[in-house]
Amino acid sequence: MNNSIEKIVSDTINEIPVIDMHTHLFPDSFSQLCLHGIDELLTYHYLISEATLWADIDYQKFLMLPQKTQAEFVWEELFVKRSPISEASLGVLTVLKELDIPFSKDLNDIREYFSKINNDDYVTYIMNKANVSSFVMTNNPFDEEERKYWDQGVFFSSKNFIPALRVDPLINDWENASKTIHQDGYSISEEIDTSTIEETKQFLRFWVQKMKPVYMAASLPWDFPKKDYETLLLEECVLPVCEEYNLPMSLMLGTKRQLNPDLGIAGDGVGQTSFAYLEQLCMRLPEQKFLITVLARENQYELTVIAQKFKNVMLFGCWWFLNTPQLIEEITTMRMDQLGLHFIPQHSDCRVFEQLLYKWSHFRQTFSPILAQRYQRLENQGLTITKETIQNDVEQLFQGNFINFTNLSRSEV
Ligand code: HDL
Ligand code: ZN
Repeated sequence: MNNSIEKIVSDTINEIPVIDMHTHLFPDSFSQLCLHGIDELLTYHYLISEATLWADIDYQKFLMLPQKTQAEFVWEELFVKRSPISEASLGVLTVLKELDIPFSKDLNDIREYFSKINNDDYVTYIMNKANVSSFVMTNNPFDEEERKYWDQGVFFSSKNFIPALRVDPLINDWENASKTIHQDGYSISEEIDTSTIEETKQFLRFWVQKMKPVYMAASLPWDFPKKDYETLLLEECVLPVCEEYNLPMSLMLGTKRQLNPDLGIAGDGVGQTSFAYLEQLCMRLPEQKFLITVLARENQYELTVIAQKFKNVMLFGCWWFLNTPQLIEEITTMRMDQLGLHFIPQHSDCRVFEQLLYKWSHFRQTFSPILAQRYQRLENQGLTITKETIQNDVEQLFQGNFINFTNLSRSEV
């Protein structure tokens, strides 16, 4: 391959900031919810499920241990006793390297370095270092912890921290969600009749006006829809409010929640999704925009073809278990072959701030040769490839596709 192309692509991919369009991060104004530091990194649920494979420890007892003890367990099992070769454990090493923290088998040495990081705007420092211009949050009005911040009127710059209204519980757990909506003063009943539908829409309108989300989102299980009322809630409550506020709907399909309940948040698995319902939804609602990602590797090809057939669909990311070099390469190649540049290649799903440093550097490293090879093929066919050509394309993938699909004005990011 022409080295100059490879170098130009790699430089461009590193230079162009990305809009991270799905994360679980919060600005520091959400204090307790803004997670950072080595103990948060080591107790990331990906590492918890990996580390607990090595010890005959009762899961529930482990999850009741103090976070520091859990972090020490993870450190011993994955970084001291053996080589940290998984994507998530390698990611911790990348974070240390990016922060110039030398590796030491003694976790307290590393804790010491983190305690000395003196940066009055650490969040901005990390975002700049990861070259992430802005990120979309996951804002859940059914989460008691998070609601406290909204009720107090939390301030943050929506230019860098973009809200997204997450409505999973409304669709997946109506029994409890309806209790929250009722407690908020909306007169709804267990039966989803016309009045309950209208009151639920009022509840959603309240949170749209409060959060000003860029999209509404729901993570739906692999076998969705199981019950009729789930599609009723999606189509009679959620999507009409999306339409009123011209909001895209992000559907994240394929989770198998609590496959191993003993592992808590680390216990979720994956299941293959049937696209029958989604396909007819996209066909029936051509004006409704859908951001879609699916969790099963086996579903990626069908999703890619769906995204080619419906202009109201924008597929995004190599989600969760798919966020590995091997699967990013397979999935992204498939998408470029079928969709050209019309997709959003990645989101980080970060929960801890410093993860931005590894999730985006690992992705950029994996993505760069894949993209460079495309330009090599174009050059072989006689096309002239310039730095501007590549910049334009990468900006489309890293920012433009999301901005245009969500009507997010460029001034906001
Ligand atoms: O439902 C989701 O948004 C998922 O991303 C889950 O939060 C999952 O636990 C996760 O963190 N994946 O990366
Ligand atoms: Zn997520």
